[in-house]
Amino acid sequence: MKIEAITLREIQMPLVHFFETSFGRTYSRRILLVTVHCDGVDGWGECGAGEDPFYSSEWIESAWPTMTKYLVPALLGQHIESARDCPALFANVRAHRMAKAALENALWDAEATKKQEPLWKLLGGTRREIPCGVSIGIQDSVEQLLEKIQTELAAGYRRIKVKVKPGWDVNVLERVRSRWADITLSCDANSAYTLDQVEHLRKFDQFNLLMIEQPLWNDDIYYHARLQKELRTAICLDESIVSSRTAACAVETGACRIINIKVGRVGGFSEAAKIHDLCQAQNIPVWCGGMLESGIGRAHNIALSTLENFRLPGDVSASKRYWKEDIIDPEVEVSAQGMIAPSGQPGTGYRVRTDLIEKLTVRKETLRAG
Ligand code: OSB
Ligand code: MG
Repeated sequence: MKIEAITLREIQMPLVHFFETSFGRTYSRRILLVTVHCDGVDGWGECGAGEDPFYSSEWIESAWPTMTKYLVPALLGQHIESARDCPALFANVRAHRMAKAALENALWDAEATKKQEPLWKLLGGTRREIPCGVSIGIQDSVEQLLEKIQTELAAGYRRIKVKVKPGWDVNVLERVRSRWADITLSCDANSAYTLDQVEHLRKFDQFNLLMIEQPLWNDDIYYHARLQKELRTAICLDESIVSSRTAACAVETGACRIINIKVGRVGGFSEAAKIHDLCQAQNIPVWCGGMLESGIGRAHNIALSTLENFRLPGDVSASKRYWKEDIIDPEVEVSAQGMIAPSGQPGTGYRVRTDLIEKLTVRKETLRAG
């Protein structure tokens, strides 16, 4: 494939409902989309970077110039066999994984379309159905949270994850468990606790949680290993796992028993697949995380989730939970059994609605080879 041109654009999309984590509330997304133009085919990618550098040090305003100054010039004019060759071209740029992932994943998308093969097959996926869970943010009241959980259970979702932080945790989990004794329930702290709160965190053990996600610092493995020894509940790492090396380290030290893979956080499909393989070999289940993606990122998460060791329900859910109108056609839908069936069509199997994207675009820049 010859990489002839690359377009970056920012689109703005208001969320149907605000999303609150321990680091803040989001009402509307600013999403950086990339399009790679190769051999007459367009491949699309979505950058996971947020509006602010809170979940990750990357944000939309760091990703854009990192792409235009370094990553896009490293790709333009190159002839590559496969999207697999992309990470090597970015090797001299340290970190900036979400920026890299958007471009690499767009190349995978282009390659799948060019080969007239489903993206999930190209990635080595085998699953024909993906189990889905939901991530429910911090609400204004526990009653509101219970109502939301009720709605999602009725829609068929197979795992409920609630966001927690000090002051919105044990009290909330108690209310949820006393209403639903048997649902598959987990929680996500987004690094809201410290190791000296171990006695408090031990109280989570009484709720029979599938996991507690990222209780401690984003850049730490060692203290999670110390904490895991003190808890019965499985720790799942999200923010701390940024590469296959950090994943190997976390597994070897016993810092977690489950890993959440987000393709942006780890730098693209190639690295995500490496982490998947490593976890599979060590018998560590993985699941696909979400970043409030538009349909483009969502379709890529679905493709990734078809790999065999994605054994637990992911945070990959229906478009309508986030958007009044998504930028793909059809929108992502979830069955009454809480499953998504990946399409057998070439590429992602979803058509990108370029007309709608054009209307949502607030800035756009195209860079060309030569
Ligand atoms: O920690 O998984 C997280 C959203 C933004 C940033 C971090 C996280 C999340 C979610 C939402 O939990 C998952 C989704 O529904 O896309
Ligand atoms: Mg998380």
